[in-house]
Amino acid sequence: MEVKTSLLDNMIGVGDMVLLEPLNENSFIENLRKRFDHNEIYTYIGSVVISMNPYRSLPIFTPEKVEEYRNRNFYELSPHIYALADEAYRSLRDQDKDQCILITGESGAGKTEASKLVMSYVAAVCGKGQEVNKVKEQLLQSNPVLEAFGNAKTVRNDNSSRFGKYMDIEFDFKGDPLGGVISNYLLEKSRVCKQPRGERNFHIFYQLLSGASNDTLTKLKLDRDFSKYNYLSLDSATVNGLDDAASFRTVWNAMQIVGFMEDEVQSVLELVAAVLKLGNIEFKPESRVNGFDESRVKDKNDLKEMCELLGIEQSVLERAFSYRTVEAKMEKVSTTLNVAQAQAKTRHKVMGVLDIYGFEIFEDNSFEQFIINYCNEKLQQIFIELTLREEQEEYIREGIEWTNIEYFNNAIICDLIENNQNGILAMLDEECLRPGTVTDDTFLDKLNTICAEHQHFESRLSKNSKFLTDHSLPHSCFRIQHYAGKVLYRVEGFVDKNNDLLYRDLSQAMYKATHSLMKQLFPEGNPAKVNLKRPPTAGFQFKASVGGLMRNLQTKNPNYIRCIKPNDKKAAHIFTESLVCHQVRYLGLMENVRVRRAGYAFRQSYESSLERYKMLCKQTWPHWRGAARDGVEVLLTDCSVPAEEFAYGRSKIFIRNPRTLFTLEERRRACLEDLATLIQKIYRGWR
Ligand code: AD9
Ligand code: MG
Repeated sequence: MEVKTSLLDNMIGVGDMVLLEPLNENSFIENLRKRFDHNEIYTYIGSVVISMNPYRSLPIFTPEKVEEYRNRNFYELSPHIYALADEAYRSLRDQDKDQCILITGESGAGKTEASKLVMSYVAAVCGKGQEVNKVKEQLLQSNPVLEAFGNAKTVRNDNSSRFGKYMDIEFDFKGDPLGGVISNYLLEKSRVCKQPRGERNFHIFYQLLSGASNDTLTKLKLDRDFSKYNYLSLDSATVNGLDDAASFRTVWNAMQIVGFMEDEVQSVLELVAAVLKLGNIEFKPESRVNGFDESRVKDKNDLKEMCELLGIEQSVLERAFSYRTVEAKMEKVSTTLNVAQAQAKTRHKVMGVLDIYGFEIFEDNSFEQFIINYCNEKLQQIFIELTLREEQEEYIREGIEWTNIEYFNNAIICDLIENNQNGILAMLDEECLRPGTVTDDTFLDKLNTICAEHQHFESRLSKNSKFLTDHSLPHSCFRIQHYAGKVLYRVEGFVDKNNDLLYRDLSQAMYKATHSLMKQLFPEGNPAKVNLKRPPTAGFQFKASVGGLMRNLQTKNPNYIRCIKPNDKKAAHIFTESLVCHQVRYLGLMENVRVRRAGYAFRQSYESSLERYKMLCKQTWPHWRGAARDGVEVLLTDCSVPAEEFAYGRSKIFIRNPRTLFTLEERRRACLEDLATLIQKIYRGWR
């Protein structure tokens, strides 16, 4: 990391936490608060950007700001997400280094907004021209489409992403965008059928009913009235500040810009309508036939309309609803948003933007939290690996002796979860596939026996275990000590959610639809492809896609944005210390600063450091005639900085301790003050 001179001059708190003295949790949080109170929502940890959600629009995302940050060095201006975007884009364009931008933080912390800011910055500074502009539009317009189908109002966020998103943007050798590929992770499918109190279904349902023309609604056999649909929760159907009708027009346009043909948009809306109809179908129990419970559709009108929309014979669907043959559905995890132009032979440069759910610690944590937190462990792993690797590579480049950095390596927790033999996911899969009676409790028993010795696993003593663990834990729970804190998971539902079963009768019925999009969504319903092998479990698929993501990120240069939510009222100007403190902990930010400060905390080119501190030494002031490196050596010796405090690299000076830097800075400031006084005296003398 370079010395950020403007950050040291910054009067509002400290712009870079690496420079914070003394460094502890209190001072860290106080610094965030001070900056937040002055609308400084960005603070660095080295090259990592901490972003506080202002919950109101600040005048710092204007075209003028884009120009201000364009082609400037990270440390020249006050911290901003644009500085990170600029740095990433320039390294991609000029040094041919693929980049990834990793955005983490809890729900409502501002990740999606941050990802959009990065994308719009890059779109603003990269090439122009008709074709390029079209691609940019497509990239930017993918957001409203994804948000309509994947976001919903929750108690935490009025526009909460209910999926993880990774987007690879491809650029040509000039740095002009060619297109993008989007991958989705773990969409919260259950929301379609049921939403917690005070929350809504996915935006698209409300948008369609509010914004579509009468004509469209008639074609879709829909009524504008939300209350007609069981799937649309009523207590929070409208959201302050959200204009569903206007959003519908935005989404409609965006779909066309992204590349949907008009009839494809229509097909998608037919599916949305069919889902609303599906929600209205009610069942009544039927007497036992051949020893099996059966159910029958109560009122057939919605069923009929749904079948008409999808081109399915009513009797086929009705039958499928009433019978169950066990099979499972594979989730598609990757969507291609293809806008690639003529395929040049040269390698494309890639910038990946990851907007993924942050660590979750709720009162009640289930399979979803387990999976999300596993993903965050993997991201922490990659943070450690890549940060240390970058650190190591710079030392090697500069010819500095490698200093070992002490840090907590969470590989051991990743292993507890993902180990192929005895990791928690493997054991869950084993239970899901095992014949015989399988319940969440048999799964927990298994964990108790196998993981009892693991230092990051805790559960109540199981009857098989000879290890004493925590008796205060509830029976149906286990606890993992994640890098970000302890989380208690309730095993109820783990087995079902991991199985993620869709009955074969249903997928076969859907496959029989004449609606071509519907048919494509259920390839496993094709009778010609009956596959008796069980499809992979949800956990297995997630592990595989996270593994793929990690391998992808490994090849890129990482840039981090850590988002923090200042309060849980979705309100501007409120800084709730306990809430911020909690996030600072589980984002591992203190650990982050520690890693950055370990080894050599600062480095700066010989030229810039000589320029900045030359007034501290008679021999270097006002001009040093020799090589900059020698000048710096003369200067540091003259200032009596202890030799163990610095190391001479090929192009940079490395300083171990922030205090050393402060001493130099203080002396510089004093020098400048003396100089100013002197100038004033001379000036007065002249008068
Ligand atoms: V979730 O995990 O998807 O539920 P995010 O993505 O972290 O969450 P999001 O970006 O959606 O949060 O931000 C939540 C809300 O905070 C936005 O809808 C805005 O109203 C508000 N926000 C976030 N960032 C900014 C900002 N830079 N300026 C102004 C902001 N408002
Ligand atoms: Mg989001």
